[in-house]
Amino acid sequence: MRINRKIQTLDEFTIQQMRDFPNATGELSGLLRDIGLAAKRVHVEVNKAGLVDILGDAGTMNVQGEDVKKLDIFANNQFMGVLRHGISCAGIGSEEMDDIVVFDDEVSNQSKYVCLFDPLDGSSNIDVNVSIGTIFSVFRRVSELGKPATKADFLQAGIKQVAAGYVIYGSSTMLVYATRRGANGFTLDQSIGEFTLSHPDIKCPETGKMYSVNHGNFFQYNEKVKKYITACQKKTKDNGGPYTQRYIGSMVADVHRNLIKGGIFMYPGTSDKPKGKLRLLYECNPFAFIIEVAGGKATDGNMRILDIEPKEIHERTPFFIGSRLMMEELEGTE
Ligand code: P6P
Repeated sequence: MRINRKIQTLDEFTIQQMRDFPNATGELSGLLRDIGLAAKRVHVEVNKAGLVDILGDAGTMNVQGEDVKKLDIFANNQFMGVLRHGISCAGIGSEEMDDIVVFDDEVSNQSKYVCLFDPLDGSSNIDVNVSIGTIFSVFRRVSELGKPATKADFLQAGIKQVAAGYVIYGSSTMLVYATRRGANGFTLDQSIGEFTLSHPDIKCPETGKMYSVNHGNFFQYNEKVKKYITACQKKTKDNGGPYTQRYIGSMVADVHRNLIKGGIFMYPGTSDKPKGKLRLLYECNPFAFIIEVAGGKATDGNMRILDIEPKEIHERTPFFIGSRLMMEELEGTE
């Protein structure tokens, strides 16, 4: 029996998905509900960041060598806390932690999944009230159940993800996640404190008119990227344009907009940083999984992001993601 109520909460949706698979154990559904709970707690703090002394640096540096804002730590602890005390996750990797955290208790060691997080991406925007986000990636363990999770559980190619998603803390707070069955968006209804299905079966438009890139690095990009950006600037109504350049400086916001409206987001390598800035495991892989489920594409400029075999938790990759036809025009740029 399917729920035909107009408003379907995240919990109801994940339970419905489980009912459609009678032999499902419910662990993945439970994990997604745990993430939803942590996201609601982070939402509360993000939405009052300007009101209490939670702004500003926590005085520590994360593994990226960046000043860590207090909200980063809060968000990291929220997601780690719900997953450690749930029944579905054996350990996590996070932008905010040097190495993986293996929960290594009797229940967690029986759990089928591990998660990777960027708990608060774009946190440099907190102080200026720009949308920020959480990004997550879920893998089925490759290590033996009953024993602690291992590094190999986390260093899997992105194509092996069983689910991936993000939370955007913006004009509204929205959780989007994808499994192989589809990508769905849930907007937080604060009157009932629940994420409710607002964007069922998201499909990325096969083309668009927006391109997102940091023009400040233009002369550090390779010739192919510079040619493509220049081509975007030259689009007219006669060849699919004119294009608009939109770059928020918060990847979750930029990629979310392009997912819904069509467009392309680029964080290329530069002469200073050939691998670019973005992290493969907990920034690029999740979005690449979501965009492919929604009909778009994601590459590192040469190969499919989801085919990259990771070597270490915090490795970086150049990142190009968006509408299929725009990505194919980029790929075809000589
Ligand atoms: P730049 C935020 O710090 C972030 O990791 C992404 O969310 C964002 O797209 C990118 O960095 C912006 O980086 O170098 O263009 O300011």
